[in-house]
Amino acid sequence: MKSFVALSLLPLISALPGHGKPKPAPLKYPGLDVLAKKAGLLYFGTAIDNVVLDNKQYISIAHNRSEFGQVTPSNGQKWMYIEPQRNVFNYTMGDEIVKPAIKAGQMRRCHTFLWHNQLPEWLTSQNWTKTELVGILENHIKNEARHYYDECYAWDVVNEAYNDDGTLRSDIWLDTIGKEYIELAFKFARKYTSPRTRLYYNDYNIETVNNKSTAVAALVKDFKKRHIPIDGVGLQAHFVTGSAPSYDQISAALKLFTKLGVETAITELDVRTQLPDSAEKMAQQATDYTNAVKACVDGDDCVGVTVWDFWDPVSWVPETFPGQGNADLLDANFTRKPAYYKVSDMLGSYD
Ligand code: 9MR
Repeated sequence: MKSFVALSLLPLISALPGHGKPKPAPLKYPGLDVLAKKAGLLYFGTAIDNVVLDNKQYISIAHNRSEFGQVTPSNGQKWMYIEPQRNVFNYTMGDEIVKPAIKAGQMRRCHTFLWHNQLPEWLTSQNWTKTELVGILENHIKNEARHYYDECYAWDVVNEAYNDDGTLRSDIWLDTIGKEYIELAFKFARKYTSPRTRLYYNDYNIETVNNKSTAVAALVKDFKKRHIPIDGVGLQAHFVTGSAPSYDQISAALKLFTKLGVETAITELDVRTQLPDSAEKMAQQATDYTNAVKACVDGDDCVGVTVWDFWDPVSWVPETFPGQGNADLLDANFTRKPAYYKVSDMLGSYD
């Protein structure tokens, strides 16, 4: 009887609008950002480098909002490009990444106001007094922050200030200004960016509980106590296949920071492999990627994951670590690797 009624109603139902065609099955791989949002993250993003902007296939994936809901310029907003001469600002390379991201409806993480690397020659080739260098720092942050005023969900205000042993890195900032350069950078960033912009400290090798992550946590605690503005800690997560931190280790590191009342993000995830690659290494890489993304999904206040590019040919790895590579989710032919599918499946399991 039941099936008879159901069958006899079929012609009526199929005449209703929207019932003419069989409903398409949901896509198993609708894109990493689509899946990440369903799993509770704000975004799944990628870094984009200016050197590949003329590659149409690259760009169509990089600015596909279903795949990547957030974008970070890998290089375009660094000091040497933004202020190549003293007080001469050039936003071309940053804008080349940020503007298409805005158009595509992708969030932006902006990177980075202060680093020891990729500084212009005019800045590094002179001995400045403390007062001069503080003035240079404020002027740089003021101009760049005003240009991107409300265009960045987050800024990496200070990048990689610590050594692995938890001491501060000796560089032009520490050596000239002293350790208060970090809080000065955050104060300037708060003064000149939109009040909505999240201000992050960003570093590598802080994805486990160790001397460096403990030092960063101490910095956050001290900032909170003294009301120095800081909103987040970025865990870069540049990992090595087979020796990446475990899910539990990453979860514990995230907690170090979130328990102090700041958000976290995985900001530069990639997992590099000793070449030649193999099916076994790719499977291990897939596990290493997935552990990191899952730790963020499960962690309180871990807002999102950014991969430090998604396409092997633009990865920074081969140049820096000769003999290593294949660190990204897509290979040179834009073919998705096991890591892509394993991360997607894991994110999809939260649906
Ligand atoms: O991906 C960036 C690469 O193209 C540059 O040559 C390199 C210069 O050091 O910087 C790379 O990005 C770095 C990021 O800005 C900070 N964390 C480490 C990243 C990889 O080196």
